[in-house]
Amino acid sequence: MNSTTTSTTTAPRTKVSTFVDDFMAQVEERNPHELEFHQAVREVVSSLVVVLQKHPEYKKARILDRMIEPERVIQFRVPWMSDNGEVNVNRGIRVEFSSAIGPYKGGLRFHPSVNLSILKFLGFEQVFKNSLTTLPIGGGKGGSNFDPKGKSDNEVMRFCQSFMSELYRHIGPNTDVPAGDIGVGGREIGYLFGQYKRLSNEFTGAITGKGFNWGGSRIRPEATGYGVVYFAAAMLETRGESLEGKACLVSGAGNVAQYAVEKITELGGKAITLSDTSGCIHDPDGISPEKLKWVMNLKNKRRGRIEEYVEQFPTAEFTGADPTLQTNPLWAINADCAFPCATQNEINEKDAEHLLANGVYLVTEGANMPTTPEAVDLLLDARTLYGPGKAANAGGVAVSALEMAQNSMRLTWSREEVDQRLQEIMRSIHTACAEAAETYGTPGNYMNGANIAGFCKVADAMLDQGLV
Ligand code: NDP
Ligand code: 2IT
Repeated sequence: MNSTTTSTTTAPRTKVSTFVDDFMAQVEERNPHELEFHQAVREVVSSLVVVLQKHPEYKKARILDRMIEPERVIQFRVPWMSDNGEVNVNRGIRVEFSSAIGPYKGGLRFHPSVNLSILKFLGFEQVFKNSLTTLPIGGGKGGSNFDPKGKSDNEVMRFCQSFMSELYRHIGPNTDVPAGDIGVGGREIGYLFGQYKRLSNEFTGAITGKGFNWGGSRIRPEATGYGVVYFAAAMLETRGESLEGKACLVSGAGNVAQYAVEKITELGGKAITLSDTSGCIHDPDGISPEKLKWVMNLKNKRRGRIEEYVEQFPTAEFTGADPTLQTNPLWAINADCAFPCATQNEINEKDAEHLLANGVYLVTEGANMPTTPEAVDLLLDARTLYGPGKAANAGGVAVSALEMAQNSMRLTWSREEVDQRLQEIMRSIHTACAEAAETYGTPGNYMNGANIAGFCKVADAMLDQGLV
């Protein structure tokens, strides 16, 4: 390291952290108690300090201050009736964050933990992610504190119909295009779309993730998981490596985890774990395509718990979730690669220590913000190949945008065509992140690269469109 580099990294550091701290103090004051949102904003702002120093025009137009304020937040009551005649009331929210480069686009999450902070963090990250996809989509997110777990299909349908009875007036193929996320899969999208169509009297691509026979795209169910693994493969390639023979830890057992496992296996790797809220399974023999098929039936049809895996495949071990533990035992298993695909903040500092101590040198995020800031610092300091969610899991929303394109043309593309496009998009996201990281002085730091590359496109569009 030469002396110039040393002096430029030491001198502005205090200035940099003062800028970030001052900025964050305002964000925290204006958005009290929104811890997840603060976390997501702090990460982005920290990456952008160098960009703002180079581009006074962004500062003058107060682009960052404008970007952290959603364009619109809609909150509504969702009353619905249980099978036994009981009345229930949930809260529905849609955060329309940014329409700078296209209609608001992002999933709906149904989970009891859903609140404004979580949906704002997800909507904020979505803006950068969608910008990275190369496609014309703005950012948004929505959902409800409704828990689909343990509900009958009829209850889920009544809830979805009630939710859409309000949401339909705010969305549309050129306005805001929701899709799935945690707790919102093919079943929920079907009920939501049915009610949207009934109320709007239009069959349009106002929702993505639709069934293939009624406007859905090939590969959309697979896209997030496949994309995550394509991104990991691109990162490994920079070190002359591939997934061949790599032992991989995967958390979650839902949509993203399932197709990440499928693609890891296809590319010669061995996925050895899965998890859900009941705990995690470790299968040292690997989760083969036959075992994965069984898991898909368990989680998507029977809606059972992952612990049943060990009854079916006795060479595997199950460890029950223990909320009193400070760490997740899944991240303490020997492996080469880790793919968190469950939820936010599922890898903390201790987990990161375990990952590093047990040989993991690639962490690629299928989930949104699954790694705490302290854990990310540890991974980056150890020169781990760290692929942040907003880049690595962008394949899902990218294929959603391809679904919108197919709907507009009233055409459907083949599996091969969509997969080809997905691979090209993931490769281009990888290149954009790597190049931005390099240009702004932190080569190999995909987190900075994703934040910077995602930001610049949106910021330039905002400058072009004036003060709106
Ligand atoms: P699913 O609902 O299909 O699956 C989520 C899985 O994670 C389930 O196995 C669930 O367990 C587990 N899980 C959820 N919350 C927790 C928790 N608090 N503790 C432990 N396990 C938990 O969701 P997806 O697979 O669609 O989403 C997973 C992640 O990927 C989320 O962060 C989502 O935002 C992100 N993502 C999803 C995309 C998509 O296209 N679906 C696109 C990009 C990112 P259980 O079965 O017990 O509920
Ligand atoms: O977090 C995400 O990118 C998603 N849940 C997918 C969003 C979409 O519009 O397909």
